[in-house]
Amino acid sequence: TRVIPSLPFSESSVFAGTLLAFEKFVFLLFLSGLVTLCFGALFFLPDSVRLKRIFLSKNENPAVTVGSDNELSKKVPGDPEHLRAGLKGGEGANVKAQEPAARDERVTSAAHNGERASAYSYEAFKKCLLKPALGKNKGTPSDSETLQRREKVKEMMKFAWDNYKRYAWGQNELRPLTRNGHIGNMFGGLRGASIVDSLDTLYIMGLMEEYEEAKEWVQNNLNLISNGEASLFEVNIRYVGGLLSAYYLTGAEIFKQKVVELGEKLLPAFNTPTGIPRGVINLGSGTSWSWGWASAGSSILAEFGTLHLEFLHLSQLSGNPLFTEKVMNIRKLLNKIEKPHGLYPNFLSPVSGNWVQHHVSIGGLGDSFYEYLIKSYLMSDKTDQEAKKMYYSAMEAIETNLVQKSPGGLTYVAEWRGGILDHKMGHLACFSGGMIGIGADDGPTEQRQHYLDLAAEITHTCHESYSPTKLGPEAFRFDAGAEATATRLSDRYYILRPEVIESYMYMWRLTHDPKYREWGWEAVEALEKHCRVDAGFSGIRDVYASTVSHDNMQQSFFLSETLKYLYLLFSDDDLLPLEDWVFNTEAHPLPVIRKTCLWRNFPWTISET
Ligand code: DMJ
Repeated sequence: TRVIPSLPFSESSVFAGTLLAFEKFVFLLFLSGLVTLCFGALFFLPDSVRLKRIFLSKNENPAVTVGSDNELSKKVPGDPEHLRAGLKGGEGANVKAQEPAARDERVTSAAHNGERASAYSYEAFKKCLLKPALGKNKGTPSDSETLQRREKVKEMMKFAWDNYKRYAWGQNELRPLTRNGHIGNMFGGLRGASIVDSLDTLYIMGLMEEYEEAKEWVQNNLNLISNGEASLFEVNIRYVGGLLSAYYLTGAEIFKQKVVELGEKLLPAFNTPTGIPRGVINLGSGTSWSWGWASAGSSILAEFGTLHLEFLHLSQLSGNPLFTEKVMNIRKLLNKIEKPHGLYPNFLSPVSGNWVQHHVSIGGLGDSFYEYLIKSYLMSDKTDQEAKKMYYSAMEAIETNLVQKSPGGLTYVAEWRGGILDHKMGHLACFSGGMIGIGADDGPTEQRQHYLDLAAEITHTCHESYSPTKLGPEAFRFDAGAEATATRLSDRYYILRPEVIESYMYMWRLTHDPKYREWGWEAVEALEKHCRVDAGFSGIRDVYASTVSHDNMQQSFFLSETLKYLYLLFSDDDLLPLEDWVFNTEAHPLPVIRKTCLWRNFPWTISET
């Protein structure tokens, strides 16, 4: 008991007050010490403790140091090794939910941008190219007929562009019959798909005024703050691919800035238990889900398997290895999972990491996955041995199980449904002529000529399907007497797709057989005759009908792919030489990454064996 001396009232109360204030001060001092101590202790808790994750959430996805090959897979959280290990042999049903915070990835990535943006030099990149991108003379062919044909293709591009500009500017695609724009639901509220898809085509063709308009639109109007539901695949191949190419061809910083910003918005799609992204993502909230039509909430092989090229370049430009890490994780899972007869089915569960259905196709749902394997190898300056191995093993399985000869002698690639063959080929599958062609040279020595022959045979079959209008149906069959013809009314449409022409372009470059240029010209004439309308180009509903019926849609890939491949077909080979450039699946050229040159010891080398 404390004795308080007797003092006058006022003095004693002042004294008592002082004493209380002093006690309060000591108490507060003690309290703040305690809080500091507890907070400090959080750092010593294991990462898995929830409390730590709540208070120190920014450290959940710490920046990863680029430089050491294996550092990446060890350090990036949100994709822990134990989740991958659980997927061995496709028996990973028991994996735990992965929950990296999407926002944290963006924060980490932004930090990387700041840190590393200065480390990237466009000038240094250009020195890594073996040849000038546009060739000695912009690929101008020396013979006058080819030149005239090329000029025609350029005129078609200008016509398609001018009409888009006039009637649909800023919207995604042109409806040439009704002369208005189309937004669609694939791009999650993003606009200007035809503009972004056309940037490189305009530039390559020397349509500079139009290119400048397009660039200005990207600068002032391409708004990435959108809250819509987007197809991860479509946004990646058209917007990410289009902006990347535009940047690499022109060096305009705006494209780099936009593409990195957009790439970061796609990262949350990978927040699944396996790291296999879902097909649809809300670009605002980062929420993702599977297509309603995909069986049992599965992800589609051709969608999650068609990110590799663009994501490696996103890492190059941003300095953020997360992009590479995400696609390497997909690669790792696909490499390890058991494959029926060596084949890759089209549907995979992003939760269990198991195949959902045994439908295999080199056309729709599967196609560009195979394309990205061989192109990953080529884009890595032929160092990505894992991609190479996966591609040639897949090719072997495809040849053993799917490649067929029709009674009329046409080579085709059938579809496979749990062991039963469906003797049909989609227009989409016709890209495989070109793919097998560009892969021929790096296959086993004794197979090289065989692959080149196979590529030529498939391209020939696809050309056969282009009849009688000289435009091809969406799907054609080889049963019940059919020889590369559509037997169902619903398969007879042509929506300005590029795949057959794409194969002509590659086969021309590889063989210089003049028939490919002739076939390309046939297609130009047919496009002019059947698809050109007063205000643009339109798809048609029935390639066999004598009276044409238009579908009123000028697809953005017509400008990005069909016309670009035609232009390249009638150009010299030094316009975008294949030693330096790899085309993404939307025909956007991406440069080969020479690791000795572009970027120090970049982490895809983790796949080298
Ligand atoms: C394009 O968007 C791409 O080529 C994609 O790989 C498949 N579909 C269209 C063209 O047909």
